[in-house]
Amino acid sequence: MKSSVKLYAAIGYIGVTLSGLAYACAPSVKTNASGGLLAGDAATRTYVPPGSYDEYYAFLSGGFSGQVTVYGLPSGRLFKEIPVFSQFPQTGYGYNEDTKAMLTTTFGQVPWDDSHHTEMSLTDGVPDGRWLFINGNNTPRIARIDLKKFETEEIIQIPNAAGGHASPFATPDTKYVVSATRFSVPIPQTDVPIESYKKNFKGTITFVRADQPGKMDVAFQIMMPGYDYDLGHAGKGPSDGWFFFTTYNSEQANTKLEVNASQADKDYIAAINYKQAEKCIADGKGKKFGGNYVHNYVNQSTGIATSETKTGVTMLFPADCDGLVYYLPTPKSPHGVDIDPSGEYIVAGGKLATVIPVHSYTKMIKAIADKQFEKTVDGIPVLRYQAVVAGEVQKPGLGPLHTEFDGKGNAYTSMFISSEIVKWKLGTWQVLDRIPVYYSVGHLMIPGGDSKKPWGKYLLALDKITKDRYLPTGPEGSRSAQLIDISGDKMKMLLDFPTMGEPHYAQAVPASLLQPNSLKFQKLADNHNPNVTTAEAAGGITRKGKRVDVKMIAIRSHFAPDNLEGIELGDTVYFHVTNIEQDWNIAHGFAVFGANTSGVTLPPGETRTVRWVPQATGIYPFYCTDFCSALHQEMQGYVRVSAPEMHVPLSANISKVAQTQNGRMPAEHGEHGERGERR
Ligand code: K7E
Ligand code: CUA
Repeated sequence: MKSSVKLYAAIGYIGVTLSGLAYACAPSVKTNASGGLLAGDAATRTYVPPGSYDEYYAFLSGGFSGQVTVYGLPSGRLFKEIPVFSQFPQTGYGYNEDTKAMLTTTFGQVPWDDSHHTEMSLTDGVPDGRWLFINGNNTPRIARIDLKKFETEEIIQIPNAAGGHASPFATPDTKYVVSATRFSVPIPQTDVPIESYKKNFKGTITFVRADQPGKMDVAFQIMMPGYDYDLGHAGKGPSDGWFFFTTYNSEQANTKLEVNASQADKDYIAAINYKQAEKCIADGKGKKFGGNYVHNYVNQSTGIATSETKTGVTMLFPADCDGLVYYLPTPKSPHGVDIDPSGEYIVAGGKLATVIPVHSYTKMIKAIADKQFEKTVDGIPVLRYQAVVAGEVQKPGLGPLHTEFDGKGNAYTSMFISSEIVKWKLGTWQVLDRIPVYYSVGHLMIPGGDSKKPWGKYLLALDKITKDRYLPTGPEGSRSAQLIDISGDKMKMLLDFPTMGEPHYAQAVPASLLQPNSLKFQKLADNHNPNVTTAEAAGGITRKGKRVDVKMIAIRSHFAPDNLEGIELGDTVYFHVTNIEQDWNIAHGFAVFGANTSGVTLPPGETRTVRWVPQATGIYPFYCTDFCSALHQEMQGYVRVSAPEMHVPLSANISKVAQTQNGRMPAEHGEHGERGERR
C-alpha cells in the first residue's frame, strides 16, 4: 500500500468535488432507497489513485463479442480484452499464421462465437488463478485461457451438441468442465421433420477433461431427453461428485417456446452423479458413439497453434447406468442453478416463478434412498418436490435468474424483471435487503461467490440494458456493470461502468492470486518457434518455388532486414517477425501495405507470422504499428514486388542493417538498452 495519508487527503478532496458535481450537474441521479450513499462516499470506495492497483481482477464474458474482458475492481478500469472465439485485429489473433488454427472447427474456420460464462479453475473448490475457462455458445466449444499470459491457449469443440450454454462449469478439482446442449437436436444429426421433435430430438451433457494443459478432451457424454439444458454447477463439499443442470422446455415444444415451453408448472434440475458415471464407464457400460470434433492448442514452446480432428466419444445412456441421473422438479422454467459454499443448498432461478426454490442435497440423497419418486421420464426417476425442497424464498421480486453467495450465510439473487438484487438468508429464506439496478440484471458476481470461499466484499451486477445511465451513443448503447458494496448489512451502490459486448457471467479473484505470476516477457532462449530469429544477423530471405519466407527481427527502432527484393508476383510471402526485446511490455507491431489480413502485435520475445500474397508489382512499405520509442516512426522498411520475367535476385539487406546499427544513437535505447546481438 502506498502513502496512505496523502492518499486519504486526496480521496477526501475528490470525494467532496465529486459529490458537489453530482448535485450540481446530475439532478436525475438515482438514489438507492435502502442503502442511500452519498456520491462522495462511493467515490472514496472505488477511487484507485493513479499508480495504485485494484484489489481484484475481474473477468467478464464478452457475450456476442466472443471474447473476455479484464477489469480492475473496485475501479471498473478496463485492462485488457482477451480474444477467444473471435478474430481480433488489434493483435492479429485469428488472422496470423500462429493463431488462425485456434478458430478451426468441424465447420471450418469459425471466426466468431457468443461466449457466456467465465469459470476460474479451482483447487479444492476455491479459485486458484491458474486458468479461466469460457464457453462458445453457438458452435459449442470450451476455451482455456492461461492466466500467466492472459492469452487463450486451448479450445475444444463439443461434438453431438447444439448450443453449448450450460458451460464451462468446473468440478471442485477442475478435473472436468462441462457443456450441456441448450438446443436439443437429432443426435447423431440427421434430416427429420422438425415436428418429430419428441421422437427424434435429444440433449447431451458432456464432461471434458480439463486439468491437463494441452490435453483437453471429451471424457464422456450422457444422452439426455430432448429438453433445453440451460445452466449448471458442480456440487462441493458433501455434494462433491454431483453436477446439477437446469432444464426448461420439458414440454418438448419445437415452436413458439415462449408460450409452449412455459406450460408446465415445473421443469427439472437434472442431478448427475458423475462419480457414478466414471464407475459405469469403468465397468464397460459406456457405448462407443460417433461424432467429430476439433481440438486446438497453442504449443507453449513454439507459440504456434495446431488443430487436431478427433472422432468418436464414449456415450452413457442413463438406462445403462443405475443412479446416474435424477430429476428435481423445479418451478418454473428455471435458469440458473447455484450451489451454496457449504455444498448443501441447490438454488434455482425460476424465471417465471414467484419464489426462489432451494433444494437440499441431504434431502435429495435421502429421497433417492427412500425411492421418493413421483414418476420416471425416459428411465430417469423424478424425485418428489416436497421430498427434496429445503425452502422457498417468498416474494423475492420478479424474474429470479442467478444467485451468488458471500460466505457469511447470505445469498444474493438477480431479478431480471424487477431489476434488482435481493439479499436473503440461507436456512431461514428470509429476504434481508434489496437494491435496484439499472436495468434488467442478468448474472451477478461476487468474487469467488460460486465457490467454497467467497471474498464477500463486492457484488457486480451485470445489466442487460443501460438506457439513460450514460451519454447516448446512437440507437445501440453499451451494456453495463454496477459495483455494489456488500460488506455491511445494507447493500450500497458504488459504481457504474460500461462493458464490452454483453457480459453474461464474470469471475473475480484477489489481485494477489494473479499479479505475482503474470509473465513479463518470453525468454528468447525459450522461444522454440521454428522461424524464430534471435539476432539481427540471423534474419534473411529464402525461396521454395512460389513460397518466400522472410525471417526478421524487431527491436527499438528497426526491423532487420528492412529492404527485401526478388519477390515475384504470384508468390506467397511469409513474414516471420521476432521481437527480440527482453523487457516487460516493450511490444512492436508489424503491418505491410495492401495485405488482406490484420497487423500483428509482437510481445517481447515472441515470433509471429503474417502471410501476404501481393496483388501487383511495385514497392510496398511495412512498419511498426506499436509506438515503441522516440524513433518509432522510423521503424519501417520496403518490399519490392517484381514481375517474374525481371529475374530480380532474392535479397535482404542483412549487412547494411548491421552497419546502421553500429552508427545508431545510444539514447534510443535508454535504460533498456538490450541489444539483439546476444545469442
Ligand atoms: Cu445470460 Cu448464464 Cu447465458 Cu443468465 S445466461 S443472464
Ligand atoms: Cu517498434 Cu514501434
